[in-house]
Amino acid sequence: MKLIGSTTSPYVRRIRILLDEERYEFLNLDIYGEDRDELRRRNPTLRIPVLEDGDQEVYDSRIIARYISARQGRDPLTWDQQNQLTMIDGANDSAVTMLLSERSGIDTSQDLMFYNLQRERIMTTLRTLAAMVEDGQFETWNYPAICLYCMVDWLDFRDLVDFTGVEGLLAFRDSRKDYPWVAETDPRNS
Ligand SMILES: N[C@@H](CCC(=O)N[C@@H](CS)C(=O)NCC(=O)O)C(=O)O
Repeated sequence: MKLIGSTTSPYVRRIRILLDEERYEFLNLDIYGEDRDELRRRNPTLRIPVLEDGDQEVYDSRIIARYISARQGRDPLTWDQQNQLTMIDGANDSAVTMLLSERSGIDTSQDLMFYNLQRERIMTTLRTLAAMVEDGQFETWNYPAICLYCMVDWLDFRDLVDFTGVEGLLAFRDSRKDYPWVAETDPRNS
């Protein structure tokens, strides 16, 4: 198997942690720079991660996780876990949009409908996820918990949100720093 991604992407990190002891090759691309042509050849949607298993290409972390879980004989996610993933992805996608906008020279703190909507989605989602953490819903180190970890740590790494009122998410992150593959995949070490 080959995983195409980058060391800083939270979507790639979740798959690297999920892959655990599986043997695979990791292709670390600079998707906005010198490796753009390589990305164009690997995925027409121009996003990472991509998994290649023999002739089978799989796009999108959610589908890749399904593919790996099926290979590992794990139970499919429950509907509630699917909803957790949708929340995490919703907040993470909006945060990626904010970061790419800032890198494009746009001041995202302006009172503009588009950025107000992204900020609102990020904070309503983070508040709901923080309440779920407090309720013990992310105690088990399963795929949704891995995704939550990767998002929270990435938001902190990129300094994209103010965690006031959702400090429980940082506590969740801090208490899982020694879990398998977490330190090895830390974007700060890339
Ligand atoms: N839904 C996708 C999102 C992946 C994603 O947005 N990856 C980012 C890197 S963190 C990316 O490839 N961005 C490129 C772009 O938006 O142009 C997944 O879960 O795999």
